[in-house]
Amino acid sequence: MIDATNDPLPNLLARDPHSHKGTYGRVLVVGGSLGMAGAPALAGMACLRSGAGLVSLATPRCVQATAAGFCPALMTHALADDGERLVESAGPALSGLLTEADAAAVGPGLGRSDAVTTLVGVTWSIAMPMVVDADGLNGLAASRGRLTAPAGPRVLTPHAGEFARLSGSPLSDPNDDTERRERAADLALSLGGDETVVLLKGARTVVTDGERYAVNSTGNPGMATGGAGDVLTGVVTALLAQGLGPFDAARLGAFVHGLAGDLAAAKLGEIGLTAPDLLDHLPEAWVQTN
Ligand code: NPW
Ligand code: AMP
Ligand code: MG
Repeated sequence: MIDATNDPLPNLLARDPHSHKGTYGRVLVVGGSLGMAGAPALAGMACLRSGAGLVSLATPRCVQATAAGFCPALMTHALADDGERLVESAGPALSGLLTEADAAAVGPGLGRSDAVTTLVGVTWSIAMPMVVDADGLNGLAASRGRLTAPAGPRVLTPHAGEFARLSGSPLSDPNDDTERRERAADLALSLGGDETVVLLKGARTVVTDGERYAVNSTGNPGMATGGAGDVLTGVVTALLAQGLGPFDAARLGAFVHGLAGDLAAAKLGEIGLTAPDLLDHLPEAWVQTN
């Protein structure tokens, strides 16, 4: 495998004075369930803090108002609340919403059920660029062995627990860089598709498409806090929406997300750091990076 760790990070293009919000990509975040309204909202707010032009959440009706209430710049679309109708709403309606977007995130806070597995399967066969995280990964894991190659570019962002479910076996040493990159590369290759990238999270996040890998240098244990991964999902999705390929989006996203965590920890310390603090420090992380 080619070690791309020290390759220069891609840049986002300087903003054209005549540009408008459509220039910077439309994102759809598919997530949320009763008790987990915050996860899609964190992802959506991270998209906005990472330059995406327009961000919508597709979330069950029972949490729509709650998720929308976290940020007035987010738009929301209702999915059905219960299993059977969730699957119905995952059909033409969700496909329609997805085709209007430039990139999507699938999974934050969706919960685990047969209906979610079906919904995730519907999105897997849509060609647009997507990040699959959290219960999106659990949905894929539930279909393991029956999955066809994804229809378009994908960044999968498992933590070690999600990785074990998706690949079928746990890492024998979750801190061993060699094992992490080899297992992540095997997973990327085994899923198939032309542009499938695995971003295996942790203290030294690794990004790989099976042929190249890069190890991320930013981040700190203050980020071991609920919702930090949902923020990463939003950052990477915003980069896909702005036209980066999945390997570049994952590398740059991991770097900036970790830098936001380091900037937050420098001010607040690691103990009291929360996921919203990552959102607050993303703008400064972007100023320092781009
Ligand atoms: P342990 O604890 O070490 O024994 P899950 P989740 C294991 C949503 N959220 N990092 C771990 O084992 C997400 O979006 C909603 C982490 C445990 O068995 C998801 O939809 C929030 N875990 C949903 O919650 C804020 C590791 O994996 C299991 C690990 C569930 O996501 C919070 C935990 O993974 C949250 O983001 C590692 N390095 N290594 C909201 N505000 O709405 C091993 N594990 O069961 O997938 O739970 O990550 O919390
Ligand atoms: P999740 O478990 O999905 O909420 O994701 C947690 C996020 O925080 C990932 O981006 C991890 O890489 C990051 N993170 C968690 N713990 C650490 C750590 N000890 N050092 C660096 N980053 C971490
Ligand atoms: Mg997570």
